[in-house]
Amino acid sequence: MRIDVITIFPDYLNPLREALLGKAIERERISVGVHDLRDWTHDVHRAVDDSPYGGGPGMVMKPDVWGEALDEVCAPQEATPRLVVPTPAGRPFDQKTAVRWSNDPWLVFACGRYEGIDQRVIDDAATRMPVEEVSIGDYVLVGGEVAALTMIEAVVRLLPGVLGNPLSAEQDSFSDGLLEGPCYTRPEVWRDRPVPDVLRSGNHAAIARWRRDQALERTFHRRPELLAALPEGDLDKADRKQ
Ligand code: 6GU
Repeated sequence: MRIDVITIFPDYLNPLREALLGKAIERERISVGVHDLRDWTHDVHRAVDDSPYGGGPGMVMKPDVWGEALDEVCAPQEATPRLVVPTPAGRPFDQKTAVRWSNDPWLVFACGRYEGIDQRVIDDAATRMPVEEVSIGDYVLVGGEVAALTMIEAVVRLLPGVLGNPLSAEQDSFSDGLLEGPCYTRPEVWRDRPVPDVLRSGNHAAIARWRRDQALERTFHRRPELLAALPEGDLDKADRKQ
């Protein structure tokens, strides 16, 4: 997978080179390009923003600079990129989105700062490529960079050969629509707290049942709206006894 990020703060994306994402780059599972938006300015001040039409606070990112940047970064190759625009005004990014994007050959992230990017940039790009404006949650960040990092990590860990154990991705919270329950490792007793007996019983059916019940209970308390959204038939008879 190819991933490009356009930003006025390229150093913000340095964590991409660390840990799991760094390993994915080394192993050539992904190739990453981080581009400084100001490379596409032509004025001495390298201005990327201007005051909003209609008045109001803040600044808007200029269409001419973004237009040239996207023309160059998204220039037709073997594939067409998906353009992702992180914004608190976007559709919610979730695990389903991550899975869908993980099948794409090429993602381009356009990170805005200030109040946002002139809407014509997005509308124009959408005539040539799929474009998604997405939010990572109901709070406001200063810019799209941290949101882009978040989404890239969620996508890349799903690529074959990136996670050590491919089953970990399948057993994630959300892969079955529920939160994952608690987990334990040695020692058997720690600060007077024993590991639940069932996990040491060797009874795999009982362990699976217990884990399912813990997931249901945790989801019920922390994210009741997820339970309500489960498709009809996802809860079996034993689940309903909970
Ligand atoms: Cl994607 N961008 C910004 N700037 N703030 C956010 C966000 C994105 N998602 C939640 N808040």
